Amino acid sequence: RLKLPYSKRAKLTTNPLASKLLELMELKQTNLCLAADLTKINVILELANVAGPYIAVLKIHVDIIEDFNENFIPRLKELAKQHKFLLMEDRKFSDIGNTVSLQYRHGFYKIAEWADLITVHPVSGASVVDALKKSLDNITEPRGIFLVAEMSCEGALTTGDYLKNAVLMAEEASDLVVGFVCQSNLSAQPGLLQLTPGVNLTKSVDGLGQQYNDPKSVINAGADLAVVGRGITEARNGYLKAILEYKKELWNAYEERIKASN
Ligand code: UP6
Repeated sequence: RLKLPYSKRAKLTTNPLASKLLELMELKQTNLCLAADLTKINVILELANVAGPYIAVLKIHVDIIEDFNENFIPRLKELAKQHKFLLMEDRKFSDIGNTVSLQYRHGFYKIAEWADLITVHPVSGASVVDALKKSLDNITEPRGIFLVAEMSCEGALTTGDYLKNAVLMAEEASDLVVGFVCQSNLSAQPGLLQLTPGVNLTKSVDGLGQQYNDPKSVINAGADLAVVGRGITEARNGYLKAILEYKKELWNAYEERIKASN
């Protein structure tokens, strides 16, 4: 997996959205997933507009937004289309199949209607993926799931057998699963993507349990997409400078990874 360029891997996935993602990463030369953990819609939209050309995925936590309204999603989708990035709702679904399906399709946010990608904890077993797949009945756009195999924070319980089984679950799951969230290179399957959060150029911890690595280390540890949140949103010299810096560091590390193995 680590030796192959994204463009080649785009042809080895069984999920159309994973192919689209890998293709746009190659096209835009970016493996940056921006975590816009912000609570006001205008701030998220402005960030998405500035960052749009340089990111592959915009990841949000929709339930932290204080002024969510019906205009937000269409405006975000418009920016995603204009700048060619995908939208991820990092909901980390973790209940039984029936409940996660309801949470995915219904309620205030109707996540399935707009999120290209979601995150799911494998804690409830493979049935959760089947349930989510079944609940996509009349959604016509392609959808994808990242299974949270291993967490970035100190003391996380995602270790040992849990971690191994989470990876197996991703490898054996339906093509709705496009990859996993983890910290290290756990699968050789070229069609699956490794999404790694906990990336920061200046900090190693956040004081609340989060642990950071630098861009080069996470790419060498197998990341295909690196999640950067506060390293960008709280950047001292403005976020555009930080976006460009993280994008460059991550892409260079990826190019070196490919070169080193050929
Ligand atoms: N995230 C992690 N670690 C995980 C899984 N997800 O940090 O194991 C998510 C967080 C946050 C982002 O929910 O949105 O990635 C990291 O943000 P940060 O760069 O500001 O720490």
